[in-house]
Amino acid sequence: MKKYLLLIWLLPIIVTAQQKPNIIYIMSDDHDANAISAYGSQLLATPHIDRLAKEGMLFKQAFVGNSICGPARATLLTGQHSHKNGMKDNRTRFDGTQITLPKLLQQYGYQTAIVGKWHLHTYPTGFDYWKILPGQGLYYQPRLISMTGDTNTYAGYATEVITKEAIDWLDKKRDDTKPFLLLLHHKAPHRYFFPSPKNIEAFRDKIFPEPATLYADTTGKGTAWKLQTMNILHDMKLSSDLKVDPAYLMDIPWMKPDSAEIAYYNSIFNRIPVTEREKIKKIYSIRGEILQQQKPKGNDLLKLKYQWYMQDYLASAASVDESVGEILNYLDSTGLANNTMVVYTSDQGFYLGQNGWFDKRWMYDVSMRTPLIIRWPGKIKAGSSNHTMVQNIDYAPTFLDMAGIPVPASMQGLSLQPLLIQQKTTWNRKSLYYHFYEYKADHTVLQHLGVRTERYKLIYFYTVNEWQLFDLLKDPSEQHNLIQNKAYSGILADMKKELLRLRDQYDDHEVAGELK
Ligand code: SGN
Ligand code: CA
Repeated sequence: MKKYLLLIWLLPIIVTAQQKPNIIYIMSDDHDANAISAYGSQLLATPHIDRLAKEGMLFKQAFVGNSICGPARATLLTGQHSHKNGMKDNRTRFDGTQITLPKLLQQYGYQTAIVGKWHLHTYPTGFDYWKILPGQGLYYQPRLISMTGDTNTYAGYATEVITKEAIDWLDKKRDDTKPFLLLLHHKAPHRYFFPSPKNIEAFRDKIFPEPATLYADTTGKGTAWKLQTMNILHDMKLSSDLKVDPAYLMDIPWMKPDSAEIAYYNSIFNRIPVTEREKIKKIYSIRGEILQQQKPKGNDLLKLKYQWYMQDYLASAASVDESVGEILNYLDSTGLANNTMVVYTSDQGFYLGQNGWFDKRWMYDVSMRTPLIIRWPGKIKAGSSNHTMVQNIDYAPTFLDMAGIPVPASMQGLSLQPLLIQQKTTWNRKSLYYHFYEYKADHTVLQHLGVRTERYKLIYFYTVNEWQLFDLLKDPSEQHNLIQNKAYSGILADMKKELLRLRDQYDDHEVAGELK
């Protein structure tokens, strides 16, 4: 017994003796893999994120367990699915008394910091340093809350401000005798997708390829699809999302913004310093002129909205890529690069026009999948990629494991270490669990849960008792629900069994329709 106690007491010291990597975890908000050239994007060149992939490992099948902001962040901290850490939707307050990744790293001698988006409604715990955006944060002249609880306004553009603050911590504020964890969390390219003055012009004349299902008729595809309000044509706003001056729209009845949208438009533009504001308004005036001239409807309007959406979203994402470049340069110039594991990811995937949609939430691959690239020179093979299904519950166990720290049993994920270091391509997990809760909220996506294997996906919208089954090999864009297809009845039975097994394994016993 005494020996055992001594071991527990000595464990942190023994582990400390090993070389521990610094960890910089860069997470953007709503940056889909289809907008990263390392993932083969036709939409955006991201040279700096691509550099990470060239020097590290790119995961082709990284997924989240609940495709929405706050819950994804809580999963990163706890290594648990939402029902376990309590953060099921964006409205919940995260319980910061839980065991978390930064707290465990601290116990083993790490310094921990978070800069940027937090979105968990309580102040960070387990961090030696934090500076966070309140709520969703703002693109121009963002406010940041510091550890004293004071909120200050910072001149400039959010992505650049957050990068500067992160580098300031790395350079001047941290204790350089300790290994560190830095979570650098961007707001961009989250809605309302406002680019930096630097990048607006470069994108405004580009024409982007349209996804095959942009004009798809989604009626007749069930209750869940019928209820959603994430349609670019109907739900994306011309003034508040796409920056069309309301003055151009007041005499076009089907485009006329309401007073709330006008107020929103004014509030976002009023944050831009006057000198730049007029210039930016002028750049965007072309959109208003086109609408005035053409007075488009239906698909003609959708066509324009899609292009403008892409111009703004991609220009906002371009700044995130520049931020990654700055961090990599900083690591090079300080000699920190070799012993620093750098991760790039997003809190989830994002619809870029597929099914005519924007936003996320669904268990479909577009929003369930997220980019994930990890570099650790000399440890992770440069230019490698991995096709194994991994999930965001795995991140915390991975970072602990890579630092030689025991992973607590309460964490539900698996360490990616065998994939990263030994380059294994299979491991002890054949399926992923998913559960989305946030209803009724923006974009009106119904609660659902499900299971994904390499080949199939079963989804259950339990409040309306609606099931969907997809064959991902034959139908990767998940357009053909096979639930009534007799040829798949055996697969369906297996998938239902697997879903129940996962619910037991992850200890999710919340009432969900007819699922027991
Ligand atoms: C805001 C957005 C929504 C978005 C949610 C959640 N509306 O409410 O479009 O789905 O955030 O996003 S906006 O008009 O305020 O932009 S999340 O990334 O925080 O989960
Ligand atoms: Ca998000």
